[in-house]
Amino acid sequence: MLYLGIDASTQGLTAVLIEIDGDTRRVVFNSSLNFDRDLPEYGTTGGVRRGADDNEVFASPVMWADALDRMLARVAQAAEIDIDNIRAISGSAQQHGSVYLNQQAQPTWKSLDPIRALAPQLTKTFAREESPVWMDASTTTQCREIEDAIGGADATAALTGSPACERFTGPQIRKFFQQQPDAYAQTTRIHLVSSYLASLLAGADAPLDPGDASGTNLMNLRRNRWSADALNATAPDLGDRLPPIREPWEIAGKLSAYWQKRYALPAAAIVSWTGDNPSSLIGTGIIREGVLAVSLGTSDTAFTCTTAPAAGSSHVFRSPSGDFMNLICFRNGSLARDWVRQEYRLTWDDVAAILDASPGNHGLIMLPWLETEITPHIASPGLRRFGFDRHDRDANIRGLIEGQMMAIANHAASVSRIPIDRIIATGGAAVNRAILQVMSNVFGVDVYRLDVENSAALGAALRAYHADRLAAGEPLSWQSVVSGFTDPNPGHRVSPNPKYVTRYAALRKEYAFLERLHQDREPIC
Ligand code: XUL
Repeated sequence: MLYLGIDASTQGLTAVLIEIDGDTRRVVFNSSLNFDRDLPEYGTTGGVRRGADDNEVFASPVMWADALDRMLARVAQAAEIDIDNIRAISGSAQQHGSVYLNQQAQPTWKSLDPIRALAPQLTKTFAREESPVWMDASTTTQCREIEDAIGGADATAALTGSPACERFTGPQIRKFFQQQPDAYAQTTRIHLVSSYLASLLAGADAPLDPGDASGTNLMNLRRNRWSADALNATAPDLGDRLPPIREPWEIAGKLSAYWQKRYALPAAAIVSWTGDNPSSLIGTGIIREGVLAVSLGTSDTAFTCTTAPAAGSSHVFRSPSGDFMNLICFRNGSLARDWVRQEYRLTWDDVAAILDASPGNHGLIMLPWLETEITPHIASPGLRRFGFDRHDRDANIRGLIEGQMMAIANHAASVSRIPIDRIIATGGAAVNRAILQVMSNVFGVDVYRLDVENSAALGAALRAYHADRLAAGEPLSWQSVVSGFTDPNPGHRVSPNPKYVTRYAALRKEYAFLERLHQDREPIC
């Protein structure tokens, strides 16, 4: 049997198809589209567009639909796949982004013409043309208003899993309601990117899963339901505009007639989509405490799975297994790494050689905030160098990447209730062994890389498998779902060098001191 997982990330869309038959458990198809390169007509840079104010960051929901259409064409045309065997499809998407639909959306989804491409048929279905995405940092005012109405940052975090955060959906909705009340009135449904794409596949309104709903500042984390207090603090009649929250293994429907006719695909089950981070938890096989996943992508994230929320975590989400996911997010991830590489006209091999040459950067530290930062909260962007300047190429390369790893290590203590005994590294930059060596030395534990690069898409395929077996009356443990796909490859293990672990232990303290000195007096989001 075949299970399809799709991940709509900030910079592109990936599909992973897995085959599970007896002892056979393998990835049979893996393909990615890049928005800037493959869909240039949408004019994105890094998959997004900037608003008038640099803190406003958007993408077009039509572009995501277009990418989905093109990817299903690739799946249907892949010679190596017997598409009739696809039993279920699930997916994940960048978290927090929101799609504003009008009353034409649902009737349009039901009556799409299979001869025609998807994107042009959707243009009249939106109450707002642009979707704000997680990189948008323009809603500080709305965050404070929401927190004041709920009873403060701590009360908001206790209720929804996070303090009010600029990129979260609730503050974004409040800003839209305040600035464009007429368009808000025309909005009949607000989907997250995940539930929007699931709806397009099912041809009907799909529910939200608790994992992605916990990235909205609107869900009661303990009850997995919309919180009336949070809804009231955000915008009027918001409850009517949001999809229901259902179990993560909910079957939202069947692949609609549009896709069946357009690409001769079977009537596969559409399993609820989730956020990319919750999906990665399954795709990295993290179903026990003590393991830390570090995803090195557009954003860097570090996360754990626990049976109760970790007390110090700045974000607690629901995990697709029904447990809790504790997460910290760093906005300055791959874009900052790539910027510094290009600034000095280097290849990734050059970067690796510079990192290997002098771990610890001779004690020189950089606070790597090329853009505004989420952890810690930094509103004014700019690299902060201590003891060197921008002309020292090697110190800049090491300073930025070592700084990122020290920040992740220092803040990771907040997401785990027990000491971390191993790290699973994932995301595009995890293929760079020198970066993983820095990570291992900074943390002082083994770092494993998985064979599959896109853990969110793999997690989606595995969740499709889990939900399909459950619906067939043959429930599986999560261990047996992930087994064979997420076992760490010993050939990809990177171990710490004790000499450098001691060096970084001292540097990490200094880094934490400098960070405290330079961070904003705002809550950490
Ligand atoms: C997590 C976050 C990012 C996006 C990236 O809170 O904002 O990791 O999910 O896709």
